[in-house]
Amino acid sequence: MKLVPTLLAAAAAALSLTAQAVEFKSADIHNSDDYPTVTAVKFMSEELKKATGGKHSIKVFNKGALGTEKETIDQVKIGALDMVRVNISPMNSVCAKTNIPVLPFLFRSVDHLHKVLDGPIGEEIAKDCEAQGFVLLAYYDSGARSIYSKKPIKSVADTKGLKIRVQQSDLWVALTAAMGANPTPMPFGEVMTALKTGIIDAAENNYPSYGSGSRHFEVAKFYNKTEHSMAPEVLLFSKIAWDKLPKAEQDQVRAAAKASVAFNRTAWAAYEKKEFDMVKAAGVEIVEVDKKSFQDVMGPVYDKFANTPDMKRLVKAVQDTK
Ligand code: BDP
Repeated sequence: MKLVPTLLAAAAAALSLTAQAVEFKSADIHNSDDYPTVTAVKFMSEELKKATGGKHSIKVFNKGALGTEKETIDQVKIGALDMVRVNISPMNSVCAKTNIPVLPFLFRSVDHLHKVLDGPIGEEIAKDCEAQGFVLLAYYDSGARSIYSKKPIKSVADTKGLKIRVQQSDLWVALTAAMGANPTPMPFGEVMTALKTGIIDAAENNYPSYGSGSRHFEVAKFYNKTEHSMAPEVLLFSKIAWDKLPKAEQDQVRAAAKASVAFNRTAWAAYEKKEFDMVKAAGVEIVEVDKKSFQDVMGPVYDKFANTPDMKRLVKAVQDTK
């Protein structure tokens, strides 16, 4: 008989959880309010509001207000923060399969990247992250990353001994070490000062993050088109927060995230072009590089990171995706 009130109390507690309206908090390091990762999550919030009759929404804290990417990933892991949008690279040490889309010169085109991430490989990477406490809701566009520097880089010989900032990931360290450079991992927010003080000679990123996202182009005036990686962005939801939502609401969150992917892709294409035009007009020299010289030295990176039968299978599956 004592069981009944206990069960009733448990049911009531569960109900009150689901009945609660939530404004999920989502972090992003980008300073520009119109950066396509920021606007995509805001768009997702509107979609979620519509789907839930105004019950749930998302508040985006960009400009690194809640911490660096690594710090906010840790907060999401313990459930102190609901969501974060980060590049996939700082997740490399958390779930091994996230290394795959960072691998150098892996994707043939943006279309190829989309096909891979929208299909079973994208799902497999997401499952790997879910096992570590992260529900991977979306892959957003980030274009191709190239090296920017204070002197032009024409071939891999010019990167020898170059102090180059990389994201906080062992794969990034190996990738730039393979070029003969001196990798210096640090959070994005520290790059400007490091460039100015000479702690680093160079960094690497897409046009928007080099352009108005950071204004690094004012200090490093050569953008050398190595296009060595297409590491995408990811939107992560805390598994702890996720498990508090009833299935129907999880589905609504997923659908809103999916809609934000389409929004992001359109916004990204326009933004990337605008930022390319902006840095060119500002006097940046876009250097055509001997790309093959970079491709030729990447063997050790694949040996080190595509090092298990599972990872080898995934690399092959990406290459075979038509
Ligand atoms: C940008 C990503 C951002 C990363 C940054 C970086 O959008 O998430 O923090 O690169 O290089 O392209 O750290």
